[in-house]
Amino acid sequence: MEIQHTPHHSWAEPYKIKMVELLRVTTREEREQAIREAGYNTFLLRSRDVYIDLLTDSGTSAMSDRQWAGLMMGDEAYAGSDNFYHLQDAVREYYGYKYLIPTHQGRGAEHLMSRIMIKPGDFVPGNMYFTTTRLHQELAGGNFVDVIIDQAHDPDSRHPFKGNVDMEKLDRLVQKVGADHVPYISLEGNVNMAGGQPFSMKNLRELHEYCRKHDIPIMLDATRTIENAWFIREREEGYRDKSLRVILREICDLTDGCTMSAKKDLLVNIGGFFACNDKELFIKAQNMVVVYEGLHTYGGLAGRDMEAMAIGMREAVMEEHQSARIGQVRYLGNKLRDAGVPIVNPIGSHAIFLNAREFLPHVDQDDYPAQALAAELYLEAGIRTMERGNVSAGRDPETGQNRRPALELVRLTLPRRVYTQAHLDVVAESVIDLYARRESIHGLKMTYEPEYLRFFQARFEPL
Ligand code: P71
Repeated sequence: MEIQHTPHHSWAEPYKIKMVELLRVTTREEREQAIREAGYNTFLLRSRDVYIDLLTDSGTSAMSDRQWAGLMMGDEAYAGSDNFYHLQDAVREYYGYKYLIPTHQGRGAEHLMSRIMIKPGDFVPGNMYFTTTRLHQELAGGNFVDVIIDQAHDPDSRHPFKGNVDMEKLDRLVQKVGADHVPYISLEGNVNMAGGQPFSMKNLRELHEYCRKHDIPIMLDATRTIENAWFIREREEGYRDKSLRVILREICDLTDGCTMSAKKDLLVNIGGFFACNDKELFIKAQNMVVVYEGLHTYGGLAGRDMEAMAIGMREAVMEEHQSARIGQVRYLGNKLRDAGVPIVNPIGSHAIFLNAREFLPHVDQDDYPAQALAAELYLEAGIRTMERGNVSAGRDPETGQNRRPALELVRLTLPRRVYTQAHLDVVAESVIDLYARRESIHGLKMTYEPEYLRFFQARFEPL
C-alpha cells in the first residue's frame, strides 16, 4: 500500500473540525479549592474545573462523523447483533485473530483472560507491568514477573526499542519455575508505563521462536499496537516501505491472541475485546464472558459501540492519522526538551512523560514527587495530568512497602484528534514556567489509601 504524505510532509491534522466543545478557564482561587477538595489527586477533580485535560488518551478521542453515523446504525438486538459481525470482520481483517469476544473495556478482557489461563501459583512474565493487567493476574493467583530490558527503566536511555523483552530474563524465569508454570507471556505494544516505548519485530520474532519451543502462548496487549507498528516502520531495518496494516498483521501473526482496550488506538469512548486463534480458549472465554460482561455477541457493549469500534479500527490504521498523532506528541515533547525540561526519551506515541525525580530532586520518593508535580501543574494552569510513579506502582504484596519504582513520572497524555497545536503551546509554556520555579514545589503525604489500584482514589495533603 502506498504511504500518503501531505504536501511538504507536514503532520497536519487529516481532518477539519465540524463541532466544538467550549472550554472553561478557572481562576487560581477556584483551582486551589478544587485540588484541595480532590485530595491533590487529579483523578478526583471534576472535569468542569479542568482547562486542558491530558489525564489520559483512554476513551477521550474525538470520533469522526462516520463513527457518529455508525452509532445510528446500532442493532440493539440482545443476541447476534449485526454490529458484532462487522466488528468480527474488522478484527479478522486488521488483527487477523479468528475468534472475538467483546468486553466493556480492556480490563474486562484482562479479567477473562487471567481467570481462564492462570492457575494459582503461576508466573506471568510481561514487558513491564500495567496496573490493571497485573492486578487481574494477581487476583487470579498469578505472580507478575517483569522481563523488559533494563533500558526501559532508565528515562535517559535512547534505546529505540525500550519495549523489548529481555530474552535472558525470560529464560531465567522459565528455567527456574518450569514452562508448565508459565501460562503465557503478556506482551504490550508501546509500553505505557515505560513512556510509550515500542518493541521491535526482531525481538518479537525471537520471542516467538522461544515460546514455540517451550509451548508458551504470547498474549498481546494490543491497546496501542498500531502506534507500535509506526515505530517499527520508522526505526527497523526492512520496514520503511511497509504499510501500518501490513506491520500490524505481522505482529499479530506472531502472537496467539490479545486483550484490547479499544479506548486508545481504536478511537472510541468505550469498548474492548479478547481475541484468540485457539478454539478451546475461545470456548472458555465465551463461557466466562456471560458471567461477568454479557452475552458473547455484545460483552457489555451496546451494538452502536461495536459499530463505532469497527469504523474506528479502519481509521486507526490510516497512515495520515498516525502521522498526525505521533507528530503532535513530538511537537510538544520537542518544545519541552528544547527548554531543558527533563522528559523520558525517546518520545513515545501517546504522551510526554516528565521525569519527576529529576524535576524535583529535593522531594523524597515516599513524598510522591510525581503526584505533587501533577497537582502543581493543575494549580499553575488548569492542566490535568496523571501520576505514573510510586503511587501507581502500589505496595509490594510481600513486604507491604511502597515499590519505589525507578520511573517516577508525570504523564501528559494526548487524546486523539482533540487538541490543537495552540493548546500544546499553552501546555509547554506552563510546564516551562513551573520548571523555572521548581524549588518552590514540595511533596505530599498520603492521608487515604484504597486497597486496590490506590492511585485512582488516594487522597493527599501538602507536607
Ligand atoms: C491509561 C489507561 C486507563 C487507565 C487504567 C488504569 C489506570 C489509569 C488509567 C488502560 C490500559 C492500558 C494498557 C496498556 C490495559 C489497559 C486497561 N490505560 N492495557 O493509560 O494502557 O484498559 O482502561 O480499557 O480497562 O490511561 P481499560
